[in-house]
Amino acid sequence: MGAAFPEGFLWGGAVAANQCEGAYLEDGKGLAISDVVVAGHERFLHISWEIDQNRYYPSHEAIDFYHRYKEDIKLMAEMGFKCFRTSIAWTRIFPTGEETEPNEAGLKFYDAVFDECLKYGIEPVVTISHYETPLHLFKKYNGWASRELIPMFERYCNVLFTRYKDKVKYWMTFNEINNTLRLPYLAAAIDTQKADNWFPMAFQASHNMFVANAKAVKLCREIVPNVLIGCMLSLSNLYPHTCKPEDVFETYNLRRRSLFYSDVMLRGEYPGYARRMMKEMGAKLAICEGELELIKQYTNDYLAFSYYRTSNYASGVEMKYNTGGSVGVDNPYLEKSAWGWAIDPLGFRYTCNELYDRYQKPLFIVENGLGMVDIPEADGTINDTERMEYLQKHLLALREAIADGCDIMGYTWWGPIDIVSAGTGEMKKRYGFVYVDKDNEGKGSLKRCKKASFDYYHQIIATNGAYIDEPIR
Ligand code: BGP
Repeated sequence: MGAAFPEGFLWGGAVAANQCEGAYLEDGKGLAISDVVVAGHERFLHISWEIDQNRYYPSHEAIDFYHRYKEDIKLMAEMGFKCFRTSIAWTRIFPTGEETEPNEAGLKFYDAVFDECLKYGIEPVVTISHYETPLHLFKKYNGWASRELIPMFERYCNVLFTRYKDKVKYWMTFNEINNTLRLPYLAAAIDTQKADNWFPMAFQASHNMFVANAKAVKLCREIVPNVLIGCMLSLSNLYPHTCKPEDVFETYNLRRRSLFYSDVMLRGEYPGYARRMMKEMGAKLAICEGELELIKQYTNDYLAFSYYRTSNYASGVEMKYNTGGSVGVDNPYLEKSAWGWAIDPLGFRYTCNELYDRYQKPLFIVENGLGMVDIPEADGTINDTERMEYLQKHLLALREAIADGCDIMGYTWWGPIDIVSAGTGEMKKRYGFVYVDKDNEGKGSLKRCKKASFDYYHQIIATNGAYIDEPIR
């Protein structure tokens, strides 16, 4: 058996505002890029650009967390959560992103959410921008491709740090920032149709976000000196499909398309391989005076990341991407989820080690989970054994990573309550320990009920992880 989970380990769960809150125009909220995502067909993300009254948009009501957060946080407290990761919807605070004064009603909502968490001793862990950039900024500026967003983001951060300085101890700037090169609409609000080769735009957007990140770190240190502010990446991993040297080297290079983000934000510099990669992909960055110094000086305190799976790469294969990471060649050694995501707990231990060896900065696993179809039994119970197994195996692997010497701050299960899928807009793809009665067409009572995994996670937290040694009943 590996070492135990450290004292004060942050057990919890993670959601994003746009996937759970709903109330998409309430109390002065503006439209976000997530509000024009139509429910997926055949498991793809569909974007309608404008709101079409004849279509169904899952984020508009989502699971109505906006009105039910008290009930939901109470359930998280019942599981014993030490922390709860959510995001702030930028458009609740600045409806278009361009206002100079924040929307008080939006700020009040998050005051209430954080107070509710703190009432139960749950630390809020907050993502400042999670796939929900104001739609106006996408339309007018092509999102982060424009440096005009930097001062707007700075203003937004300033308001958040000042307002929540006594309530929030853990911040993150951009969710899965490395997805700018893979899911550019979600991660950086850019329209790839604006250019034949959109990579230069995506690299420029990344640079602008690095500057914005550094400015946020600076502000955070000035306004709330005793808190931590992390960067956040999607770091599901990649294996070379064979031992052919081309497979191995190109896999390594592909991985560096992600690690370049944490290299910049944790080490403060563009590495040589990244300069070469940008050049080869046609990008020539516009860098303003002082920006590189800023990036160097204001690096993040910790590396937060999501890990769902691994995937294989073979030289010459065109990779595809979704919210779980890369999609390459099938790995015959691994079982897959109903959505085809390979389940790989050892890959999780490998990833923690890879990242800790590289940075020696604290790691925070802020997303890990299993999306599956849950069907209530006739008596209403939901026996999600597969989810419990996934959780158990990943925590066993995590404990090994801790025994390997990795400094892990905490673990937040993705979607502790069923929410809208970011990748497909489905409700059917459920991650929760709590079931929400709502289907892909938006029908259902929104009633919450506990799945079998609810009590399982509760036991794990209550024993600070020791319960993972027990067989699943
Ligand atoms: C990550 C996102 C989340 C989340 C998760 C699961 O990439 O940060 O927002 O949704 O993936 O993906 P999905 O909802 O598509 O199953």
